[in-house]
Amino acid sequence: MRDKRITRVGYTTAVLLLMAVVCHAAETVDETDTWDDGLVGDWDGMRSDAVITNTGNYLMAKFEAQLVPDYECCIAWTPIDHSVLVTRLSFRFQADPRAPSEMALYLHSRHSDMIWQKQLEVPVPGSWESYDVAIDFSEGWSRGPMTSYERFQNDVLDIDWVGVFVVRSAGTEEMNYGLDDFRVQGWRLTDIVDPPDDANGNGIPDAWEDRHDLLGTDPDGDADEDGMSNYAEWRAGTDPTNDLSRFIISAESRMQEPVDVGVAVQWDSIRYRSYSVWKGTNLFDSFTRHQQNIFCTPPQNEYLDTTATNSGTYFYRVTVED
Ligand SMILES: [Ca+2]
Ligand SMILES: [Ca+2]
Ligand SMILES: [Ca+2]
Ligand SMILES: [Ca+2]
Repeated sequence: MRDKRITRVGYTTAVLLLMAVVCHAAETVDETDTWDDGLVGDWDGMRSDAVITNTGNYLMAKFEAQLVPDYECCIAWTPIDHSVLVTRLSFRFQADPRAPSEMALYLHSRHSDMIWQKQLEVPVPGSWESYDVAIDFSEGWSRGPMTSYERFQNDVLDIDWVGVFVVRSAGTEEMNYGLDDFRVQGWRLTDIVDPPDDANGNGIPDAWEDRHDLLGTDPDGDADEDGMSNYAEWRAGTDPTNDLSRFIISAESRMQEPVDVGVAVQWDSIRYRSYSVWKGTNLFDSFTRHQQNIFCTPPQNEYLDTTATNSGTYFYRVTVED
């Protein structure tokens, strides 16, 4: 487990902090994957239509021949150690027999749980092309509409994986994309400490606020006016900027003919949450907790109330537990 992180003191001081961290770094990092040992190492394919293998000389993402000229994707990725501050990535890439239709370098930030991408020029088919990209905002790194210098500075302090994203050419023949000499340069940090998850003290993790462009939001506010507060949307895992995304439960009586087995209560769930189901016989009297410690099974949970087998009317509430 990693228990240390770089202190973040807010956007305006991020650059100064970065400099300070570099000054106190104990050693440089300069590691290259050559794949000359026949092993894939800690590289893997993510959201991948390709098979990742080692040819004995380089890493290959192989897309099988297909019947229709469809586009397919692969992110060949590798984890980055938490103590490493990455400053530069370089590699060689070959496409055979055709150039990919799109290629990019990806960085994933543990801080915001977001991906930054740097679009790359696709190589001339057949030849090994060299790429060398600084982890520097001026290189054109993008987080879509949420791109900003300040976000970049904060996010790159805590990169947990990097990857090469490729979209295969839309031909029907087999496509092979090779990666070699993937070099990570940076600093291994020694004096890193836990950052506050909630530096602005509003009770909501800042990374979640950042992801939804609501940094420093009023927890009692309702940014999308859907009736759920921003705090409640964080608790439930719904989107605080989309009024169609709300915490909604549904219930239906469940039959296994001819037996009435109860009422199934369903709701959208997210990771790391547990839930309680409350039950009442009308909407006006208090509900009693019927079941607790229901662990999440994302994206949806279902709880079967096997005591609701008679013809009564029941009302249910579901709450997110602390
Ligand atoms: Ca090699
Ligand atoms: Ca906060
Ligand atoms: Ca809302
Ligand atoms: Ca919402």
